[in-house]
Amino acid sequence: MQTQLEGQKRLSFKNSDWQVPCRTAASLTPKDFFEQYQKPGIPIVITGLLKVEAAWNLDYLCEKLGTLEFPIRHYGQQRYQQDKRQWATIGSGVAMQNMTFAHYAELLRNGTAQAQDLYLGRCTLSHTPLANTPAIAQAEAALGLKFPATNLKLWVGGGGHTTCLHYDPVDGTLMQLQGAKRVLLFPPSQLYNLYPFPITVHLQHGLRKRAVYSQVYPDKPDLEAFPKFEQALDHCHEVILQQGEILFIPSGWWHEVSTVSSADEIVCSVNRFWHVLPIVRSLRSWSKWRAHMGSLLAAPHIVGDVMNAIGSSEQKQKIGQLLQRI
Ligand SMILES: O=C(O)CCC(=O)C(=O)O
Repeated sequence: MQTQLEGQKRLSFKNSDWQVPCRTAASLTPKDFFEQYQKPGIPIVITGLLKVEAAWNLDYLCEKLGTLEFPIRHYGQQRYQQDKRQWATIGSGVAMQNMTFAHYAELLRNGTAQAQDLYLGRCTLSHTPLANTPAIAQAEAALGLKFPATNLKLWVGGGGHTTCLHYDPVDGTLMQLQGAKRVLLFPPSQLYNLYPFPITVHLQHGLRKRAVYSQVYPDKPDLEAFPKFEQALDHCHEVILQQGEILFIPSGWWHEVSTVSSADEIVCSVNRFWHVLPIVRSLRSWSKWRAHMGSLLAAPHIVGDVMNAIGSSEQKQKIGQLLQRI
């Protein structure tokens, strides 16, 4: 199936004459990567670095992970028709259903996962046969990346899923292993033109809603409600991340990530989050501080959720889902 986005590589919106750089692995030393991208916090696409031995398609993933259980996010069909201000949950806060990978694969094969927008998002690969994939470790080492903030995370879905616009308080490397992803990027300077949920949202919703998410749909913005978004559009960059490519997403950079695939294909990526280096970039980042303040405000809710999980008959499952949310 020809997708609408095929043929478009990296285009910038409106007035910006800057494009997300794209470099081949052969032209990029770890020193270049640090000096030109990691240190100033500039995103980059790196090609020709991620050389996995097998295609990470459904058959391969079932062979490696089939019997293991994962919390699958249930977004539901109607979500993207609603005003985001009406949403009660976001990202890892959405309802999760635990199931084996083989079961999820079946739902992808028969189209149920696409119809109900069931997404395997940000699931740890620790203690799985894919935790130590040499090609991934080699790619990370070739960039000179050190001080991981998390272990390797897996993201699997059908076509048509969108992880809506948000930023992370840490750096991230998104590695595309099967199919393609469309990523919209906005720099940290656009924080308030993107109308993030206020940090006080955590007082009421804990970590189910987050101050690091935008209230705007970038592809169909309500400019009456969010007029300053028009200014942000001047700073929007689109990347189509193809299989085998790595996107470095610096802390504070907003990103909306959509799976691009034909009906019978899945889309699979792994990512890892990294502590922000140099530390001075981290200390100067207001986006990061406000994300942490939001998490602090969520503390009473988190304590309440932990108590409920401990008192529940499904203790193990509930605690697993809580950890997933964090
Ligand atoms: O791939 C996705 O759906 C989201 C990935 C993401 O948000 C990230 O890599 O930071």
